[in-house]
Amino acid sequence: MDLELNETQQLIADSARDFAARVVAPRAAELDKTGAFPTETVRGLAEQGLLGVNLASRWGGAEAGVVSYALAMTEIAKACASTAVTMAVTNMVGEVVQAFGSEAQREEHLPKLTGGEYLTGAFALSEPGAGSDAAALTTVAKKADDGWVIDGQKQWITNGGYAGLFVVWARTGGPGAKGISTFLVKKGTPGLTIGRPENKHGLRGSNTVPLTFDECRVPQSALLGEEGMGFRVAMMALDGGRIGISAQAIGIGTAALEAAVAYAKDRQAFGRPIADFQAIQWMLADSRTELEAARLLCLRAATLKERGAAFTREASISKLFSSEAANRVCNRAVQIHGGYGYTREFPVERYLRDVRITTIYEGTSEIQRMVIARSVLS
Ligand code: COS
Repeated sequence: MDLELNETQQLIADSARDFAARVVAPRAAELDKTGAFPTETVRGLAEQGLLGVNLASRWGGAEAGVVSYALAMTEIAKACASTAVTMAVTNMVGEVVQAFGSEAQREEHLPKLTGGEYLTGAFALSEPGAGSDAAALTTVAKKADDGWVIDGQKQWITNGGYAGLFVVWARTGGPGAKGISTFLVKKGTPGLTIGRPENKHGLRGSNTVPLTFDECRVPQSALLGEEGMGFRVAMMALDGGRIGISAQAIGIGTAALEAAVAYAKDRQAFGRPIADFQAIQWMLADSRTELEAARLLCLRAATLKERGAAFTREASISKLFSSEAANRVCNRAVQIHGGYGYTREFPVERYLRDVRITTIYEGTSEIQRMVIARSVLS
């Protein structure tokens, strides 16, 4: 792995950092407070090429690779974790269509995803009764004369209320992983109802909804990839998505560490800045070390994906370590702030709420350990 960024990666990281500072960060506290969706910011992300960082330029993507994507994700998450997850899922949907879609599907959907016409994409795999055990999903798609009819419920669908395109997994065959297929469903398709947004602990500026499919008819051309290969499509997409969440966690953790450093230098106790005390210094040192390790794991997984090498295990290792480390880092940042860190006056309180989900979504820490353990034992 090359530890030096190339010109493209540096350019993407710099422009994402600049956009994050100018546009994303100033709105973060307000989004958290009001739960508003960052529509204008998402349009800005599209203009910056950040809704399709790893997509080909002929589809409107930045064609900048997976490492660039991870770097950009970290920069946006450092400014606003809610905006970052909105961006992450849209990139993930674009990559699924690019990797598994027909030429016609790519042509129809990718420019609208990268250009912001769809605003966002949504990834509809989880269900009320099937999260970690994704192969147990019960939404069905039945063949009809002119296409498919989808019935069922989806849960925890990020961007669902603002997505122009949904990637939907449904059962088209028998039980288990082999009976699942993937469909592309456009917003406004009759039979698709968007539920009420969840009232979440963190990421309050992101949109998370349940979906109901009630005799939702889609044409034959909505089938993505071959019938029955849906579970593999989901797993491969999640492998990539886990690199994104790892990068997001690193961004939130970095913001928390920077806030803790600034506070520790400023806050006086016992006649001197608390940064003079070893107890505080060791917390800062541990946080810096863990974030640095997380960054290297994340860039390693991204590099493997970019080269076309196997990266399932490395993505899980990166996601597991980064998300758990970032939770520790945010916790320490609150501790360093003392009582002030527990109030909404200081951003570390938001970082701690926002970072919490990173050990849960796109595969819990327990699922990552399962993937890693299987690989260790194989
Ligand atoms: N890439 C490609 N194919 C994969 C894969 C991957 N990363 N992981 C599994 N598969 C394939 C397997 O090779 C197998 O195919 P064959 O039957 O042809 O050999 C098939 O998929 C079934 O795999 P497996 O038996 O491992 O499935 P399990 O039901 O045991 O599930 C885990 C495996 C736990 C890894 C999976 O269910 C998972 O990742 N769950 C978490 C889901 C998640 O992250 N949800 C978050 C919400 S989505 S936003």
